[in-house]
Amino acid sequence: MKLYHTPNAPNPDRVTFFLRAKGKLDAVELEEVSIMKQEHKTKEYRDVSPFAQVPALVLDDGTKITESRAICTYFENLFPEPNLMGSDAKEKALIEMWDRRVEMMFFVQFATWFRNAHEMMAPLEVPQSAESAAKGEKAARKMAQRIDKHLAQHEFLAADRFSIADITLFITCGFCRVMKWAPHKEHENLGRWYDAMKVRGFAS
Ligand SMILES: N[C@@H](CCC(=O)N[C@@H](CS)C(=O)NCC(=O)O)C(=O)O
Repeated sequence: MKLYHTPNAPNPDRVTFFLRAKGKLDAVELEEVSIMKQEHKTKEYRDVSPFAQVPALVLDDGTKITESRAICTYFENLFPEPNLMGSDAKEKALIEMWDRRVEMMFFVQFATWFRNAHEMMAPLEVPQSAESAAKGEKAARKMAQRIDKHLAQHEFLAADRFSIADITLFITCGFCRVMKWAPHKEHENLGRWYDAMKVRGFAS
Protein backbone atom coordinates (compact mmCIF):
# COMPACT_ATOMS: atom_id res chain seq x y z
CA MET A 1 0.00 0.00 0.00
CA LYS A 2 1.12 3.55 -0.69
CA LEU A 3 0.90 6.55 1.63
CA TYR A 4 1.02 9.98 0.01
CA HIS A 5 2.31 12.46 2.56
CA THR A 6 4.00 15.82 3.06
CA PRO A 7 6.68 15.91 5.77
CA ASN A 8 6.08 18.65 8.38
CA ALA A 9 2.46 19.16 7.33
CA PRO A 10 0.24 18.30 10.29
CA ASN A 11 -2.37 15.93 8.84
CA PRO A 12 0.21 13.76 7.07
CA ASP A 13 2.40 13.89 10.21
CA ARG A 14 -0.54 12.64 12.27
CA VAL A 15 -0.55 9.47 10.16
CA THR A 16 3.22 8.94 9.94
CA PHE A 17 3.62 9.56 13.72
CA PHE A 18 0.78 7.11 14.35
CA LEU A 19 2.46 4.46 12.18
CA ARG A 20 5.79 5.12 13.86
CA ALA A 21 4.20 4.68 17.28
CA LYS A 22 3.05 1.27 16.04
CA GLY A 23 6.55 0.49 14.71
CA LYS A 24 5.00 -0.01 11.28
CA LEU A 25 6.20 2.89 9.15
CA ASP A 26 7.95 0.40 6.88
CA ALA A 27 4.62 -1.30 6.11
CA VAL A 28 3.82 1.44 3.60
CA GLU A 29 5.48 2.79 0.50
CA LEU A 30 5.88 6.52 1.10
CA GLU A 31 5.45 9.09 -1.65
CA GLU A 32 6.03 12.77 -0.95
CA VAL A 33 3.65 15.40 -2.29
CA SER A 34 4.80 19.03 -2.11
CA ILE A 35 1.93 21.31 -1.08
CA MET A 36 4.08 24.39 -1.58
CA LYS A 37 4.74 23.37 -5.20
CA GLN A 38 0.99 22.66 -5.45
CA GLU A 39 1.66 19.06 -6.47
CA HIS A 40 -1.54 18.13 -4.63
CA LYS A 41 -3.54 20.08 -7.23
CA THR A 42 -2.32 18.12 -10.25
CA LYS A 43 -4.71 15.91 -12.21
CA GLU A 44 -2.63 12.82 -11.26
CA TYR A 45 -2.92 13.54 -7.54
CA ARG A 46 -6.62 14.45 -7.78
CA ASP A 47 -7.16 10.94 -9.17
CA VAL A 48 -5.85 9.73 -5.80
CA SER A 49 -7.43 12.42 -3.61
CA PRO A 50 -10.39 14.17 -5.27
CA PHE A 51 -10.42 16.96 -2.64
CA ALA A 52 -6.70 17.58 -3.36
CA GLN A 53 -5.58 17.01 0.22
CA VAL A 54 -2.72 15.13 1.85
CA PRO A 55 -2.44 12.47 3.30
CA ALA A 56 -3.96 9.73 1.15
CA LEU A 57 -3.61 6.00 1.48
CA VAL A 58 -4.05 3.70 -1.52
CA LEU A 59 -4.51 0.03 -0.68
CA ASP A 60 -3.19 -2.79 -2.86
CA ASP A 61 -6.72 -3.37 -4.23
CA GLY A 62 -6.90 0.30 -5.30
CA THR A 63 -9.13 1.52 -2.45
CA LYS A 64 -8.40 5.18 -1.58
CA ILE A 65 -8.67 6.50 1.99
CA THR A 66 -8.16 10.23 2.29
CA GLU A 67 -8.92 11.39 5.85
CA SER A 68 -6.05 11.21 8.34
CA ARG A 69 -8.28 9.90 11.16
CA ALA A 70 -9.77 7.24 8.87
CA ILE A 71 -6.30 6.17 7.73
CA CYS A 72 -5.26 5.83 11.40
CA THR A 73 -8.38 3.75 12.11
CA TYR A 74 -7.44 1.46 9.24
CA PHE A 75 -3.93 1.00 10.66
CA GLU A 76 -5.30 0.48 14.17
CA ASN A 77 -7.30 -2.48 12.89
CA LEU A 78 -4.48 -3.81 10.74
CA PHE A 79 -1.84 -3.47 13.47
CA PRO A 80 -3.70 -3.71 16.79
CA GLU A 81 -0.60 -3.44 19.01
CA PRO A 82 0.24 -1.15 20.62
CA ASN A 83 -3.36 -0.08 20.98
CA LEU A 84 -3.75 3.66 20.32
CA MET A 85 -7.54 4.06 20.04
CA GLY A 86 -8.87 2.27 23.13
CA SER A 87 -9.38 -1.35 24.13
CA ASP A 88 -12.82 -1.25 25.68
CA ALA A 89 -15.99 0.80 25.32
CA LYS A 90 -14.98 3.41 27.91
CA GLU A 91 -11.42 3.89 26.63
CA LYS A 92 -12.58 4.08 23.01
CA ALA A 93 -15.10 6.77 23.90
CA LEU A 94 -12.69 8.83 26.01
CA ILE A 95 -9.91 8.69 23.44
CA GLU A 96 -12.26 9.63 20.60
CA MET A 97 -13.73 12.43 22.71
CA TRP A 98 -10.33 14.04 23.30
CA ASP A 99 -9.07 13.36 19.80
CA ARG A 100 -12.11 15.10 18.29
CA ARG A 101 -11.86 17.97 20.76
CA VAL A 102 -8.21 18.55 19.85
CA GLU A 103 -8.91 18.26 16.14
CA MET A 104 -11.98 20.48 16.00
CA MET A 105 -11.42 22.96 18.84
CA PHE A 106 -7.65 23.38 18.59
CA PHE A 107 -6.22 22.08 15.29
CA VAL A 108 -8.94 23.35 12.95
CA GLN A 109 -9.17 26.68 14.81
CA PHE A 110 -5.43 27.15 14.61
CA ALA A 111 -5.44 26.16 10.93
CA THR A 112 -8.15 28.78 10.30
CA TRP A 113 -5.95 31.43 11.93
CA PHE A 114 -2.86 30.32 9.98
CA ARG A 115 -4.58 29.96 6.61
CA ASN A 116 -6.24 33.36 6.88
CA ALA A 117 -3.28 35.29 8.31
CA HIS A 118 -0.04 33.92 6.89
CA GLU A 119 1.20 35.27 3.56
CA MET A 120 2.52 31.82 2.63
CA MET A 121 -1.08 30.57 2.57
CA ALA A 122 -2.43 33.33 0.32
CA PRO A 123 -2.29 31.17 -2.85
CA LEU A 124 -4.20 28.36 -1.10
CA GLU A 125 -6.74 30.36 0.96
CA VAL A 126 -8.53 32.68 -1.45
CA PRO A 127 -9.56 35.19 -0.22
CA GLN A 128 -7.88 35.40 3.17
CA SER A 129 -10.05 36.93 5.90
CA ALA A 130 -8.69 38.88 8.87
CA GLU A 131 -11.95 38.29 10.72
CA SER A 132 -11.72 34.50 10.31
CA ALA A 133 -8.05 34.64 11.38
CA ALA A 134 -8.96 36.52 14.56
CA LYS A 135 -11.78 34.10 15.42
CA GLY A 136 -9.52 31.09 14.82
CA GLU A 137 -6.73 32.57 16.94
CA LYS A 138 -9.08 33.33 19.83
CA ALA A 139 -10.57 29.82 19.78
CA ALA A 140 -7.16 28.10 19.51
CA ARG A 141 -5.71 30.10 22.42
CA LYS A 142 -8.79 29.33 24.54
CA MET A 143 -8.49 25.60 23.81
CA ALA A 144 -4.77 25.60 24.66
CA GLN A 145 -5.73 27.00 28.07
CA ARG A 146 -8.42 24.35 28.55
CA ILE A 147 -6.04 21.54 27.60
CA ASP A 148 -3.40 22.92 29.94
CA LYS A 149 -5.93 22.84 32.78
CA HIS A 150 -6.84 19.24 31.93
CA LEU A 151 -3.17 18.21 31.82
CA ALA A 152 -2.64 19.65 35.31
CA GLN A 153 -4.53 16.56 36.54
CA HIS A 154 -3.55 14.02 33.87
CA GLU A 155 -0.31 12.61 32.52
CA PHE A 156 -1.86 11.88 29.11
CA LEU A 157 -4.72 13.53 27.31
CA ALA A 158 -7.17 10.61 27.44
CA ALA A 159 -7.82 7.44 29.41
CA ASP A 160 -4.60 7.81 31.47
CA ARG A 161 -2.42 6.41 28.72
CA PHE A 162 -0.74 7.27 25.43
CA SER A 163 -3.17 7.36 22.50
CA ILE A 164 -3.97 8.96 19.17
CA ALA A 165 -5.29 11.95 21.11
CA ASP A 166 -1.72 12.66 22.29
CA ILE A 167 -0.45 12.33 18.72
CA THR A 168 -3.06 14.77 17.43
CA LEU A 169 -2.19 17.24 20.19
CA PHE A 170 1.54 16.84 19.57
CA ILE A 171 1.27 17.58 15.87
CA THR A 172 -1.01 20.54 16.63
CA CYS A 173 1.48 22.07 19.09
CA GLY A 174 4.24 21.57 16.49
CA PHE A 175 2.08 23.11 13.75
CA CYS A 176 1.67 26.27 15.86
CA ARG A 177 5.30 27.19 15.07
CA VAL A 178 4.13 28.54 11.70
CA MET A 179 2.54 31.47 13.56
CA LYS A 180 5.57 31.75 15.88
CA TRP A 181 3.42 30.43 18.72
CA ALA A 182 4.52 27.65 21.06
CA PRO A 183 1.54 26.85 23.31
CA HIS A 184 3.66 24.27 25.14
CA LYS A 185 6.09 27.03 26.14
CA GLU A 186 3.29 29.32 27.25
CA HIS A 187 1.48 26.75 29.42
CA GLU A 188 3.27 24.81 32.14
CA ASN A 189 1.30 21.55 32.10
CA LEU A 190 1.18 21.44 28.32
CA GLY A 191 4.97 21.98 28.40
CA ARG A 192 5.52 19.06 30.81
CA TRP A 193 3.33 16.85 28.63
CA TYR A 194 5.08 18.00 25.41
CA ASP A 195 8.55 17.24 26.83
CA ALA A 196 7.35 13.74 27.84
CA MET A 197 6.09 13.17 24.29
CA LYS A 198 9.46 14.22 22.85
CA VAL A 199 11.30 11.84 25.19
CA ARG A 200 8.93 9.08 24.07
CA GLY A 201 10.42 9.63 20.61
CA PHE A 202 7.39 8.48 18.64
CA ALA A 203 7.72 11.46 16.35
CA SER A 204 11.24 10.95 15.09
N1 LIG B 1 -9.50 16.33 7.05
C1 LIG B 1 -8.34 16.05 6.25
C2 LIG B 1 -7.58 17.35 6.05
C3 LIG B 1 -6.38 17.17 5.16
C4 LIG B 1 -5.69 18.50 4.91
O1 LIG B 1 -6.28 19.59 5.03
N2 LIG B 1 -4.41 18.41 4.57
C5 LIG B 1 -3.66 19.60 4.26
C6 LIG B 1 -2.20 19.39 4.68
S1 LIG B 1 -2.02 19.38 6.45
C7 LIG B 1 -3.72 19.84 2.78
O2 LIG B 1 -3.73 18.90 2.01
N3 LIG B 1 -3.74 21.12 2.36
C8 LIG B 1 -3.74 21.46 0.97
C9 LIG B 1 -4.59 22.66 0.65
O3 LIG B 1 -5.20 23.22 1.56
O4 LIG B 1 -4.65 23.06 -0.51
C10 LIG B 1 -7.49 15.00 6.93
O5 LIG B 1 -7.52 14.92 8.18
O6 LIG B 1 -6.80 14.24 6.26
